[in-house]
Amino acid sequence: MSPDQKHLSLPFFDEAHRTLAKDLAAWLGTQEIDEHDDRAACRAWVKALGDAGFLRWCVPQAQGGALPALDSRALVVIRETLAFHSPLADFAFAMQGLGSGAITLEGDATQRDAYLPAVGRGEKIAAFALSEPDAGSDAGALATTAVRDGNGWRLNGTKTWISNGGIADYYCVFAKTDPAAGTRGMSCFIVDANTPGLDDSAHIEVMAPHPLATVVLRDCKVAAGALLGAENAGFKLAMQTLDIFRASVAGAALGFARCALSEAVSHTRRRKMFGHTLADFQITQAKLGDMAADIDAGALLTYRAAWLRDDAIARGASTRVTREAAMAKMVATENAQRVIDAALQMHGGLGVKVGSRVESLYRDIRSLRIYEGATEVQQLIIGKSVLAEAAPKSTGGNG
Ligand code: COS
Repeated sequence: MSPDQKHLSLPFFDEAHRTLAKDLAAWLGTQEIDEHDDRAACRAWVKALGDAGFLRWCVPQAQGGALPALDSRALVVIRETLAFHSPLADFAFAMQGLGSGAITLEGDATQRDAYLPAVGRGEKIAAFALSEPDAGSDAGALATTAVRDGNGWRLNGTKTWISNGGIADYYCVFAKTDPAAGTRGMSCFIVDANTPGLDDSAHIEVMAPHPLATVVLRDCKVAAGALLGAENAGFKLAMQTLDIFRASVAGAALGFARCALSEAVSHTRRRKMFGHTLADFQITQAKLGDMAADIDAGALLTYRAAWLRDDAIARGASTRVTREAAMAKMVATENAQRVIDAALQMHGGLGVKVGSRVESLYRDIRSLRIYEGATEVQQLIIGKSVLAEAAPKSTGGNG
């Protein structure tokens, strides 16, 4: 089954995006990757996506990428198409981007050349290590430390919920370098997975299986060249990286939701009930109408966020699209959950049967409302931005 790509005729997209989506959908139709073992499947998807050239969209042209800068609309289009076909393929692609994004943004020439070409060819698996047992939504509260040690640094702490944990070749680790300075005292380090003291063996099992682990750093020594970007500027780097990829999470949610709607349409047209098909009932038509509108609402916010960033790059303007990316992620993931739930309900008992497409989509969508900033974090980001933009609060009485 291939996704309907009519939405790509919207003015947010160029011909290059339409061709990319068409080529990717056609290529996916030729892929047969056994997904029973999620870690083996992700390695296989990274290799396949790398060999086919699709990971080039995760890295800049100077390091073998497709374009001079990351193109947000391409990331959205790719994730939407992959997610429609296979959530694990989407995951494999997304994590190559998120795990290398900080290097693309702030890496020096040596760091970029050492990691990005290999990420873009699918030869190195990337990971982004921000979250900790006591620092999830409050990313500034992390407790991992990095202290100077000779010419390099020594890292200690525990990272958790780390996607690609256990299969990654390296981790972009965020750690406190000035613990008293809050968000202004965090730095980012590139830590190779084989660094002595790094233990990424604690796999975490989740309802939609994918490579995920707790990563423990015990006196992990890295060279001075592992520091990514400026010392104590790690929080902003983490936020800037998330700003790029949050819109792409929304893209993945759209892929899942479009798949669920397509399953719902096929099922309700087939399913006989009370002498009609399920699709003949107005109650079904109304629900399908809600689902389609929910998808379009999420899609328009997602494409806007991606277009705004790409347009800002083209004009050399500020690329900060924090508010729009937060809106896209919040609305697209929440709406996708509703669409998938409605599709499952229309399938009746078949919807909860293990192995049915809507059953797996129901599990696949859930974590998207949590990772890369839970819905509540997105609400907070948007709300703060609304208040910051509004006129100063009046201090007067009734006039
Ligand atoms: N781009 C650039 N700078 C940013 C930024 C962004 N998107 N967001 C925040 N900053 C800057 C702020 O401007 C501020 O700078 P100054 O110190 O110069 O004033 C600094 O970072 C701190 O910002 P803020 O006060 O808003 O930070 P908070 O501690 O209140 O945290 C939230 C803000 C909750 C939004 C942040 O912690 C967050 O996004 N949490 C979710 C983390 C997440 O997504 N985790 C999942 C990990 S990946 S699975």
